[in-house]
Amino acid sequence: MVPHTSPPSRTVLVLCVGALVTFGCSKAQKAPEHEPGLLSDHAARFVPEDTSLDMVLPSFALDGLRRAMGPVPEGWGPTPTFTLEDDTYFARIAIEPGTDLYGTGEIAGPLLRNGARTQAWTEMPNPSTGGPGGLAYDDRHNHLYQAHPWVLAVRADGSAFGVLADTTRRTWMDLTDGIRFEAPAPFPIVVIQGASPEEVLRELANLTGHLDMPPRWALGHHQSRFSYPDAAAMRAIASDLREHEIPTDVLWFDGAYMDGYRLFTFDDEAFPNAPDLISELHDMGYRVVPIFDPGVTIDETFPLYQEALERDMLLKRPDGSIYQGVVWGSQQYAFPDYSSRATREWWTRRMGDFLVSSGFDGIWDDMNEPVIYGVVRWGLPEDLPTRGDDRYRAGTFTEYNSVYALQQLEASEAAFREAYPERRPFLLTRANYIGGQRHSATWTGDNTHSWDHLLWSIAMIQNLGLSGQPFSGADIGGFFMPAGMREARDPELFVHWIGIGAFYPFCRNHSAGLDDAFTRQFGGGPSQHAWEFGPEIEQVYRQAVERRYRLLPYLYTLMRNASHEGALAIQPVFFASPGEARLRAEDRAFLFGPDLLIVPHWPEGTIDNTSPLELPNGFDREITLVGETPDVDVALPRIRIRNGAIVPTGVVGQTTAYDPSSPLDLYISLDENGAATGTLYEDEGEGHGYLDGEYRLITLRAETVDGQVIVTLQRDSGDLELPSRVVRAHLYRDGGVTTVEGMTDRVEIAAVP
Ligand code: MIG
Repeated sequence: MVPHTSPPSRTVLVLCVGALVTFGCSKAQKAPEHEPGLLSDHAARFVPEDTSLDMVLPSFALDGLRRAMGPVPEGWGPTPTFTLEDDTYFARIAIEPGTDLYGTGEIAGPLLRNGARTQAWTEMPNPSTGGPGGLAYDDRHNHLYQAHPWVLAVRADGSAFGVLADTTRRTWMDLTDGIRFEAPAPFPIVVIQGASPEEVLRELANLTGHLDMPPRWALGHHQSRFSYPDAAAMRAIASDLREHEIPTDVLWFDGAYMDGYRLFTFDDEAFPNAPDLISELHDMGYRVVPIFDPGVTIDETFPLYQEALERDMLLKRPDGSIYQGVVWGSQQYAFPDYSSRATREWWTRRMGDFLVSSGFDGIWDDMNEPVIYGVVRWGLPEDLPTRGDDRYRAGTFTEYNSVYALQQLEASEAAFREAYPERRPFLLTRANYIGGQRHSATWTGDNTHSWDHLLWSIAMIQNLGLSGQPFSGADIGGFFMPAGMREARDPELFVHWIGIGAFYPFCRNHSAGLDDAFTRQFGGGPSQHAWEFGPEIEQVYRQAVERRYRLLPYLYTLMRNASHEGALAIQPVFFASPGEARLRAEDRAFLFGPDLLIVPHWPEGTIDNTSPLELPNGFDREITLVGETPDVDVALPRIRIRNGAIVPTGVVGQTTAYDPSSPLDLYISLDENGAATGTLYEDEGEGHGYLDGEYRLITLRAETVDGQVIVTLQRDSGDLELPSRVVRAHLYRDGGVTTVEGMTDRVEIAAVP
């Protein structure tokens, strides 16, 4: 079935000792970074023969130096063929008929990527990157803000392998005939294989790094706007959300808070005493996250610029002059050279100081592809020299462009950890590189208020997850307004968007306003707060968000699995049955974790709905969570529970603050044996104690004994005891739902006739 050999590690060691002499020394000498061979039971590195990789940078994708353990056994699995044609380096991997391709990072369009030709290269979408013009991207853009040179292949039988082109160079991923990578310099290939896509993702996380467990508040509903212009507007939105009882944990400060878009400053007129405002918002139960751009305003009187200049931290042109580009308005900016450790340490210190002095709770690193507003070029010139450091040698921007954000994020995460050593970092970034989940969550940038974008958001989040990044979201409601439709949002689209967006791992309502010349030019639009659309829409929006808060214990458990094993919160429906060909291209519905099937309603004429919707079998019962009526309020997707699953849920509050002694509600659907199982992970929701055992991992079980259903909760690991609490079992049967209350670790449901 699975053409997959995983020799026990002892064999590998023996092989390794025997082979060490020849392996690595035969052919060209390879730096340990690029040594071909097995990296683990599931992964192998291949390098082109007869090509020196001496000048190739060590891997940025892999988390640290990964030495080969021994040669790749004959017949191990998919093997690339390397060729060189006209200065382009190719690696090809053939696929068997019936193999479906996914991953390739962030790209708009369908989930299934067979036939696509896209690039791994970070550059803000713009008229030169394949789209229709303007800044709004669509499915014609061959790359967006992030670079994941990675393809996940799922064979007809559901077994899987993934292929990583381990290079930062501009890499084409051509899926028109098998898998083909093309880059302007030689590169190693890492192949990962497994019995299922999940197994490949687990190994991808082992090799490229794990997402840190986010603070619980980061999983709440976020409210943002480009921009709430001043302190009064921030206070207004803060109280409106509470007044209208839209559960919300986080408010975002976009560019307006800064003094003329200068890093680490406040506009003292619009935001006087900003730290007081921030602590006021804290008192209302909000966390507050501000935006940062990498560009440093060129102004001899700006201390940050002076310092960066004096310490030689800024990117220069080959002639030695400071590189300058326009970012905001007509202002010129210079760009830190994050390839140098000294620059990263400087950034860490300055950003860390700002966090401490302001009281901000997170970091939003925007515009870090990086971007300058140009006419033809929107990225920095590829010949800019980069300094490098003890690990990554000096080079040019053509090698460092796609990891500019990654290195900035490394420094930003360090800033967070220095500012708040006792807290879990929360960062959001627009640009990133494969492996970047080890520093930051992401979102899909400047999308558009359109049904296409709502549909694509599902596949984009899934393909990011299938490329190793499980923590992402899309701007709920759409950032830009489509041309010709600037004046009014479509309420139906808006409310469908939160219906679906409530299931994004990162759930933020964000959009561009008309108040700024830039967005006016490119498509800003009216605001989009639920209550602006009348009481009916407001109520549906509220229920959509309440569903998320109700599901928080389950979502938190999903994110723990994401952090441990690269598991996805939003999964393609084919994950339920990976060997079933009919499910492989379906992206109009999705799984929320393994146990809930989310089926949105797509109104007539909104998307191409001509093919029949393909849903996995075995999700026989529909549940409701907060008294919602998806029959009537069709913007709320239907939620179906897997037969044999137990889904833990909690009490809905206005924030994600969690009291483990409050009632736990278990949604249960029995399988044909009258049994069901589930998992619940709980910890403090903040801080690092969970790394030292301060958590509990609970197995939930339901069994039918003499017609009686017994539900038990058992702590399997972690030092935290089961709290004493009311546990309610909601048992869904074909005839309806039975709710029975128990305590702490047991609920007994008497036989139902
Ligand atoms: O377009 O900071 O994608 O979310 O609101 C200008 C302003 C720069 C781009 C981000 C968007 C953000 C906006 N930024």
